[in-house]
Amino acid sequence: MEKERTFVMIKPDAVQRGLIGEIISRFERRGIKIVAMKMLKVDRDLAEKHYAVHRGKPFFEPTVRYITSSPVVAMVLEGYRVIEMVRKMVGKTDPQDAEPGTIRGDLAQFIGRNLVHASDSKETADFEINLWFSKDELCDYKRIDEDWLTE
Ligand code: FUP
Repeated sequence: MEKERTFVMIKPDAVQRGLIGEIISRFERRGIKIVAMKMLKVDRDLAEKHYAVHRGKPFFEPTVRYITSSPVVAMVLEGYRVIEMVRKMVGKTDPQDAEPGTIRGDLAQFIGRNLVHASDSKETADFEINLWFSKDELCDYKRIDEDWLTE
């Protein structure tokens, strides 16, 4: 089994609503390892690069304004098949369609305030990790529960 890394951003509404701990603890309790984490105020340049695939769409500007409006928490998570696992835990993009039990399905209501971002593929994860973090911000370490999470 090959380990993967994925990029997750706790968006401004989650920070403002006091949900940083709630969201991080869901990943931690699942046994997913945090290998990088920082709080930052996103500038327009970073926001536009992050959402570059959506440039020209009607929601591009509002989405850029949303994620530059207040600090976010950015992190890199590591684990087996972690990209798909985290996407499932986050839930569908529109919280109205997100299943109960997911972060968006439990805690959010509107697509433009959907609390969290997670990479949707290996290629996107590599691009986003590289965009948001430098190599020396990524920590290689072993968690004490790792041997108990796999067969
Ligand atoms: P996701 O991969 O779930 O983050 O979703 P997308 O990359 O499709 O969209 C990025 C962000 O744009 C969403 F989190 C919210 C916003 N968005 C809208 O506001 N309206 C849309 O129709 C689609 C996306």
